[in-house]
Amino acid sequence: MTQIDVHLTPDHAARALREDARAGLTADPKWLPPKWFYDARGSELFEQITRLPEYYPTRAEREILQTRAGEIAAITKAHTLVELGSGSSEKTRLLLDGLRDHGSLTTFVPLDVSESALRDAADAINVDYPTLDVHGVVGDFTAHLDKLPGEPPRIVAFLGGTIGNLLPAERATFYASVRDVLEPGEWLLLGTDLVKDPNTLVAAYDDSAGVTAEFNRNVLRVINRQLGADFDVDAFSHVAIWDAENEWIEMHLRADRAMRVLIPEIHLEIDFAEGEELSTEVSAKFERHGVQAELDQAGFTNATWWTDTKARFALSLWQA
Ligand code: AVJ
Repeated sequence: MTQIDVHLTPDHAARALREDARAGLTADPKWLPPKWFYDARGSELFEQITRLPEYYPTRAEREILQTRAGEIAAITKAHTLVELGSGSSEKTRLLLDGLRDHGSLTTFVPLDVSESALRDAADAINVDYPTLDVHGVVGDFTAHLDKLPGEPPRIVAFLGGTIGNLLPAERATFYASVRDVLEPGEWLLLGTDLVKDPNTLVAAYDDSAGVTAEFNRNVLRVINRQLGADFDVDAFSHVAIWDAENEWIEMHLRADRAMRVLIPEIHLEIDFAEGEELSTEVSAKFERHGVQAELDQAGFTNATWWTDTKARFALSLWQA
């Protein structure tokens, strides 16, 4: 059985994009939040990124899930799997298989901001897991965690290293809100990319085929289409830098020439100086002690920590 709860008003995304574009493009330095990369084309580009030789996180996390899904099922005995930002269902299936083979799983709750992506994912899972209750939630994982359905004990999976898109203060709020919605004894499964040598990190975000550059520029295409803007997309260069102080990768778009951009839908004219950079994404990288400290702070306990054989990526399990 499939059910989808919609917790976003139809114009929520449109309003949020307007607000973010106004706030970010009138700021100094300019910025845009990474969530706007993911229209249909952006999601497809991200899928391509996950297959690039330089982009190791997806493969590393899959390796961990392949070897540890059974253990995760045995430890948690979860009846419900909640997946936040439930993008690619391939890694989800490894978890679903582990939990199903253990015999405890009854319900799968994918949560995503994109209703169309959610319906596709829910339908696909329904075909291959016909006895599973699929209860999708259209919502924002930073705002709609209070509405999580499903029979306890639940395991909330936040995979892919997407936690790295949140700044430290946002992470603290996020962990606290997950801890809040869980009943004591329920679980959080967290995927975190790990600090490693800067060359490997930068290559993962500046691939030789230029796919990440296209993905980065796609946010300008989204604003052109949604807000009637006239960004000359090809006049922006992709920049990926390792910020050693903050331990995060930052992606920028650098204006190759001075230009004025019109954004009619929000009545904005934005000037770029030649070489000016617009920040589009922070992707934080972690160390075990840092993750431990943040989850301790949120009140989680009983940590289990797994990495891939090359120790590039970690999957950690926490109990509320
Ligand atoms: C989907 C947020 C995990 O930060 O690695 C990939 C997005 N950005 N290449 C990441 C991304 C550039 C990705 N996350």
